[in-house]
Amino acid sequence: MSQHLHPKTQAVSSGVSRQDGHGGLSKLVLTHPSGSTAEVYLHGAHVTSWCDAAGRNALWVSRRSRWDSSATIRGGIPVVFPQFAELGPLPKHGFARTAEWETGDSGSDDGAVWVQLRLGDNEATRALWPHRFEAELRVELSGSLRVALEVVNTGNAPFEFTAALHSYFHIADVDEVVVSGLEGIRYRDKTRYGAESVQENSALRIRGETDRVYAYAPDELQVRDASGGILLRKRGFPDAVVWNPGPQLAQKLDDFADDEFRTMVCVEAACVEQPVRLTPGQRWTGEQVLSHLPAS
Ligand code: TA6
Repeated sequence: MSQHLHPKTQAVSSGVSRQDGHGGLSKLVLTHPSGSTAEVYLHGAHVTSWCDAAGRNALWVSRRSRWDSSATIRGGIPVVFPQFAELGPLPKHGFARTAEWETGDSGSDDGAVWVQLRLGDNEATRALWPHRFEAELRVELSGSLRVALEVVNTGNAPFEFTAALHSYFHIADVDEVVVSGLEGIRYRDKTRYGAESVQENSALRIRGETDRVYAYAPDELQVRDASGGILLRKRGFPDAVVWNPGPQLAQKLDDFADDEFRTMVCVEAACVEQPVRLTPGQRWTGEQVLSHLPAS
């Protein structure tokens, strides 16, 4: 069967192949019988696309993204672990997003095509974060896209971490997009040095740079505009983050084109306010399920 595939395409399991992606980085491509697809780079266990049968990617990726093993891919779903943002001594957003993950099991059953990627502690991670762990990212493509992060403490001392699935969504126009589900929720506003505020009782609209951590946010959020949108259902991640750099910060980011803040918004399932604590042998799972919303 593999003779019918592109020379650099290697069949992994039913509906899953391994291919060379941008910058020669390896990616796993999931193809659902409906024609929808998803791509996951081993670099960072980074989901970069979730396309419908017509090839429309609901995830946003910058045309300026770097695609090399020393950088984070700008867009898609970076895995933030074991530290959210600058909330600790580690490199921003931790090391998982720039680590090389290994391919685990994959397959297709119950109408879903799925892959698992694994990252364990090694000399480089222990130099930054002296803990023994195993992390697994499971990506499951059906009518929806499910992304689940599992972390196990494989050492003999407890540890704590923060984490997020830093999802970048493709939107038609930042002036029109509405993020709902956060009404009345308390948040820290990073654009105001972490000042606390409460979301008013109306859906969030993006007006300039927006960088907020909503504590204990509802598990169902919507990102919508007139052409449709995304329903994000999260579990195990108590918090939610919303980010758009706005025009000024966009200009300062070298892997982000100046005008691209107009067509993206990050809505992230996160665990920030209260770090997860795992004792030896304990396991934690957080997940998000994305589905399409019809045009209103
Ligand atoms: O999750 C929001 C955030 O922490 C913002 O403060 C912003 O910096 C964003 O992540 C992107 O971070 P990055 O390190 O990928 O440029």
